[in-house]
Amino acid sequence: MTTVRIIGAPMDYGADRRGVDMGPSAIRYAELADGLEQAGIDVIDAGDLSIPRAEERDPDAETPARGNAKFLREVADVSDRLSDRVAGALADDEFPLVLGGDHSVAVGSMRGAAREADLGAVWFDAHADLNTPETSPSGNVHGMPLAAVLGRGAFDEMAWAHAPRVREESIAYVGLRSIDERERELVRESEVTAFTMSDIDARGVTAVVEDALDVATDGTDGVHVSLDLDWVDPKTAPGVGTPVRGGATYREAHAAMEIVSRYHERDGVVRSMDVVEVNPILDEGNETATIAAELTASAFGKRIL
Ligand code: 4U7
Ligand code: MN
Ligand code: MN
Ligand code: MN
Repeated sequence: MTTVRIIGAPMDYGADRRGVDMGPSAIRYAELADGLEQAGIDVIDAGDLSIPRAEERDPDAETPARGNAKFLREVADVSDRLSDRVAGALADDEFPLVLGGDHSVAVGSMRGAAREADLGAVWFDAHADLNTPETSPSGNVHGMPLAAVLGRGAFDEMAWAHAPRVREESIAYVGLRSIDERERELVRESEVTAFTMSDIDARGVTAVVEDALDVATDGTDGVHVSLDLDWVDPKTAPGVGTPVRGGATYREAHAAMEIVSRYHERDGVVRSMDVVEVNPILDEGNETATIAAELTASAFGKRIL
């Protein structure tokens, strides 16, 4: 039986809009643990990392040698501590489920999960999150976590960022629809497999997610699933900082998570997961946190019948 260890990472250093630090509370309040238990999962809630408020910190305290990235020192500290927590859960044979927080938490999740394993990843997101400090138009690290773990650009020399056991060819995007101009070149030139919303339109979400999981499992020891709630259409999931219209429908999102759970049940390949970018301040009636909790339960095998 799977035991899930919930690790909250109430961090908003990587995003422009305050509020995403309340994500872990909102997702718990939306009965995440109940949903998982209904899927037959044992749940241990390890609480939240303690993370100082952004207002108490100086965003430019440590800027990288090249380019533009805000709160880098704080993101690095969370990455170090979170990666220890994630690796600790795996060492105890528990499944680390990280609740964000902005998407820069994925750096810590992936580093932790890649400590003892070659790690693939499926990245459910409207965005590619492959900016480097050199290419980022915003300086927000939540647009950079994949570049960080891949050690691209200025991240190359940052030990808290680079995860050498994560290879580009083992990463697949699902649902892309908003990429920056310079980032587009990075995606095109990389070995990362990109499934856009157009691929979902053309082939259906089931086939696309199966292909993405095939990419991420091929030649790896396990897969990290990163679920950015802005992957879902903002009419369904409005509580996110960077909404982009034309996202996955409610049903498509559930179907995708059910494929994830089938791979997991069949081969035990899913190793870690994060659920990020839920912003309760921008939400309507905790709807986005509720969908986040439901999708997570589906990813762990909760079914209608
Ligand atoms: B998220 C953006 F410029 N690309 O880099 C950037 F459009 O984790 C947005 O996917 C990044 O929500 C969105 O700032 C990050 C922007
Ligand atoms: Mn993202
Ligand atoms: Mn996004
Ligand atoms: Mn590398």
